Amino acid sequence: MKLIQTPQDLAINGATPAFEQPLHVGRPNIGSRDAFLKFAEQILDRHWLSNNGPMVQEFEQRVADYHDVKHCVAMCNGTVALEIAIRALGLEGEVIIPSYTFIATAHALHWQAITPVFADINPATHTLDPEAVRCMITPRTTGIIGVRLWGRSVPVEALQTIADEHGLKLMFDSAHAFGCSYKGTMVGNFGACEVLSFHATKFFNTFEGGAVLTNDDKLAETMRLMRNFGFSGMDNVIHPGTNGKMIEIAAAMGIVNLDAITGMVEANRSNYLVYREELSGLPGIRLLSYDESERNNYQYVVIEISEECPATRDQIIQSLHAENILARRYFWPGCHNMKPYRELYPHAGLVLPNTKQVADRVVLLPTGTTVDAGTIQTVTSVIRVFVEDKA
Ligand code: T4K
Repeated sequence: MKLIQTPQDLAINGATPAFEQPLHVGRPNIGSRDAFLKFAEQILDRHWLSNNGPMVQEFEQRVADYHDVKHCVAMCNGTVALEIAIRALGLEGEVIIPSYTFIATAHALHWQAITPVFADINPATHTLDPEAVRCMITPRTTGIIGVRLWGRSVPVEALQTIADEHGLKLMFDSAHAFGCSYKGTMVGNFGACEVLSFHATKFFNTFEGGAVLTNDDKLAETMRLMRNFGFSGMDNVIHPGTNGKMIEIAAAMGIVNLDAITGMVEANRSNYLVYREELSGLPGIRLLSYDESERNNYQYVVIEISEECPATRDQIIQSLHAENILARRYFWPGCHNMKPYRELYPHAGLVLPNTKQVADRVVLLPTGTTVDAGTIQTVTSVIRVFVEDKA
């Protein structure tokens, strides 16, 4: 990879991009290759590839211990984990979620004939605004799903109060929040349950994978049945179910990555600090900060481009793409503007002004263990040169 360090070298209007290979957001963090290959050999030698094998059992125990929670029910991906959690909690009718989230949060409901009702977010944190949630409750509402977007905290207490007042179930989509804490307590210990994603692009991956964390024994037991077709013993199906099982090779990747997790957090934090330093002082560009008093995985470097910036959000993305830096504008334009939901609720946008503002401003920049300080300096130079040129 050719690293060009000075703004003069940047070819914003020229033909040679700053990077020869695309620089991606969402490059997987991968632990020891040797350890993974050793586990792969063991799995093949054992001839035990799936169906609650020893790797999955060890993985579940280690993830539960890491989050200081009673149960980790591992699944094949985060979306199926959401679907199973939603079904195990008995949600139906309408469930309130933010529109500013990955589409899977909405799909996991809609797929089960439950209506996702979109509530607005707090523009400072990008997570559900409790007062907006209150406004969306109807007699058909049965639950609230808070999304810990970018691993950030959600107003847990306020949401729990609303849920208790109205007899609603509260759960969290914590797909981004592996290893994060809220007021010193690890993710997984809030609401009825919390769902993690271990997709390749997440801070912590098992190639594909997900899990539900909960302290509720009965709920965990139901979800274990549901992820394995409802089987209790060899010939006995006692519950409706699906195939949500994690496979052994995925759990092996998870164990290897758990062993490397401290270094992954350190790499992400150090990248975040370089971005913070390099982007400071640029007009109209705000880096979403991490609360350093909590445990964070620092996986998402999120900037917001406001009207005070001489360049627009999309112009900045274009300038980065021209340099082979594939920055992303997640989760634009909000779930309510995606085809399946736009047609169902054409007026949803009227009550989602903060969602629109945030979705129109956000850019995600590359980070992770494959990115170093020099690379970040090049990325931020592209932004700085472009913005200063527009001023
Ligand atoms: N809830 C929330 C809040 C979520 O964000 C997600 C998933 C879920 C629920 C559902 O969990 P899962 O069912 O996925 O476990 C990605 C992921 O597919 C998705 O897991 C994730 N959220 C979402 C935020 O991002 P895309 O559409 O961005 O994927 P794609 O293919 O464009 O890849 C993103 C970037 O990562 C690209 O620049 C390429 C790079 N990449 C990707 C892969 C797969 C790599 O460098 N290596 C890879 O192996 O959805």
